[in-house]
Amino acid sequence: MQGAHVTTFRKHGETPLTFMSQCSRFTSGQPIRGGIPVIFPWFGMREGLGNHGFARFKDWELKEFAPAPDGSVSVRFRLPDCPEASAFPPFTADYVITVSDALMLQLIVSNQSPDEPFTFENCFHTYFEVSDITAISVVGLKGVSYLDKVANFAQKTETNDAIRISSEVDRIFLNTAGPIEIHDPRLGRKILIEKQGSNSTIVWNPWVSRSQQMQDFGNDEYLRMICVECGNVSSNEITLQPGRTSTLTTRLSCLPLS
Ligand code: TA6
Repeated sequence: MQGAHVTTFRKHGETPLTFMSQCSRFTSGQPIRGGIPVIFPWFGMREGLGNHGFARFKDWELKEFAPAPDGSVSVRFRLPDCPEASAFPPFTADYVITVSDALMLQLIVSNQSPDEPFTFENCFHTYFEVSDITAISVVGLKGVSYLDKVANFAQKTETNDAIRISSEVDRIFLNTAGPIEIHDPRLGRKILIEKQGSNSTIVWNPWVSRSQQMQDFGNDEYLRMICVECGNVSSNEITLQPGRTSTLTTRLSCLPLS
């Protein structure tokens, strides 16, 4: 229930799609280091309020459990009222997770205020498992502008067909709605990340020194993970008019790498 957190997703007999740190604390009120943290209602630091919103460590309510005839199963969670939410106009946030041979995630936010707009950021901060960070590539972001967090948020444009990682990477790609792939030749697979209702993609690997600074992350674990995150952040934040609803959807699957 904590954060309505998907801690792992794995197809029978295969390497998990998602990565979970051996050092994650699973402590009440603390974020979980791995799997799929739900980032809402803000992304990044907010003065006096901490990183990445409160949805990721609140206890969500389980509202529905629905097996379907095709063998898939859906669960629906709702973010309960909490003191942190009172700083925003009244809203509801539902999270629907559908498990089949793929994983589908939907974050559905409604502005319940009669007269006030609701502005927020959202993101599925997914940690993916990889064989070796130096051997993989991230495909689908060529030509997209990004804010480079490791260069003080300098605005840059991605020039590579395939992004290779050989140092700390923390990039907020903006105005990009397309799918992304993680190619992993050593595992012989590509992870496909499809999305709807998302204009931002974030790519993060902490590399050596940032890994050492995180108490809930192993010093060498950066070698086996990459975050590729779908959402709406920074200038892509969402403003919902009274009574309106927005849905962030992502579908995660994997295929053999041909
Ligand atoms: O999405 C990338 C990022 O914002 C990085 O800057 C990095 O610090 C990371 O998220 C993890 O944040 P956390 O609050 O979970 O330590």
